[in-house]
Amino acid sequence: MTSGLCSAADRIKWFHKARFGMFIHFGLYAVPARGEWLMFQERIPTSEYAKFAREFTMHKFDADAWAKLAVEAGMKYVVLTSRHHDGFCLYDSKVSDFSSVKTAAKRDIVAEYVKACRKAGLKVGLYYSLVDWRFPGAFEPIKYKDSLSAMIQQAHDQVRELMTNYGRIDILWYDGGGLVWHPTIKSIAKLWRAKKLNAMARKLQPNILINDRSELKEDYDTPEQKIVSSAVGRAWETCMTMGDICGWGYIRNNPNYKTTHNLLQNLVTAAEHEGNFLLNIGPKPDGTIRTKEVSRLREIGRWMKTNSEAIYGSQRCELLGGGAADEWNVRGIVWNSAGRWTRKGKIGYLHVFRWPGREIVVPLVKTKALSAVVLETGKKAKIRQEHSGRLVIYGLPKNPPDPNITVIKVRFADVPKILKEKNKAAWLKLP
Ligand code: FHN
Repeated sequence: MTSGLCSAADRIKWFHKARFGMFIHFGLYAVPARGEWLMFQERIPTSEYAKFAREFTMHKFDADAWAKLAVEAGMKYVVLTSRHHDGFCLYDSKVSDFSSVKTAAKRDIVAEYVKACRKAGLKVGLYYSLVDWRFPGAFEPIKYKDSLSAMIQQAHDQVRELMTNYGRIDILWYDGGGLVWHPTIKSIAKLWRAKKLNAMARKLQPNILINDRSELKEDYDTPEQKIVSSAVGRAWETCMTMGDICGWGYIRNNPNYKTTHNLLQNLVTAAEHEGNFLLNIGPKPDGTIRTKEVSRLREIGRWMKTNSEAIYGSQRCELLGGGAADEWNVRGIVWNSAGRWTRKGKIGYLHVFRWPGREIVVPLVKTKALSAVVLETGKKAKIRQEHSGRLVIYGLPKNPPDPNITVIKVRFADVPKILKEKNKAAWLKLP
């Protein structure tokens, strides 16, 4: 679909180059610090929940610090919750007084966030929850028809505000539309009048990317907390929390945080399948970011400083462990437990998750390898290729050069291809 200035293919180009973004779940739920679903999970009445806004001063909020941290981590775009399911707006909405502008903070967070991201050279995304739990129609859409209609109208009005009042917006990240449920509702997209809503958004923002959560396909898919590749040619982005899946907003005590190694493996695995990784943080009610999120982002940033060429603009690689849908990968038969491949043209990047030692063997390589270098150290490695298609990369250090993932950049004579095995037992070399 073309819209205004450029085609869908042109609009999505920067997204494929970016590969890595920051998700920010910041909202009133940070005050009680039990996750963004607590209003529903604890069945807190609207008037009681609204009282949290009296202490939501976010007095240490510094949008430039958030943007700086995203850049430091190697992220190229940010998506901020402009309003989550609880209905509290982080911007100056003319159709709702339940906002950060009209309560204790008296600040338009979205305005400050957009300005800081632009200044830092980041693309700007806005998350918008279609559902608003303050409307009874969200839970009983048939019993409270008028409330349901008012909530849908609010969504149209507020998306118009967000697309009109904050300059260029690069991503509209819908959520929550499917939380309105009733057996008589056959189409979520029709319920929200999504076609009309998205046409309006695109008219106001001709270059915008819209995700698939208004239940129309639009520009890209959004698997959540797991890495599930879309078909070749379809853009997709996995969003994921650093902690376990209990919450995206600030949770005071969550012992279960993924390690930097795990987070990097997820980033690499998404990039291996030409997908993006949207890594979430949940800032504290004062607007600062907790140490264990900052430390992980900085460690990722250190890794990206050396290895980002293997991530930004990554392409699928046909070699085993490289995201191409070759028979073995499709059958889920893990190649070598060493790692995964990304590619850029004729260059392959072998991401070694479990360093095997002085040599690494890659089976079934058809294309001639010309050279190999360890990105972390810049040191060349030796290579030899056997007729069976085994590529042996050797002369490597015994211990992994990078404490997380070591990347070996392999130049090939052509786009690296896998050796198709006519007789799958031939390598046994039986008499
Ligand atoms: O219910 C939300 C949840 O709070 C969070 O915002 C995630 C992020 O993608 N989306 C919904 C759950 O799928």
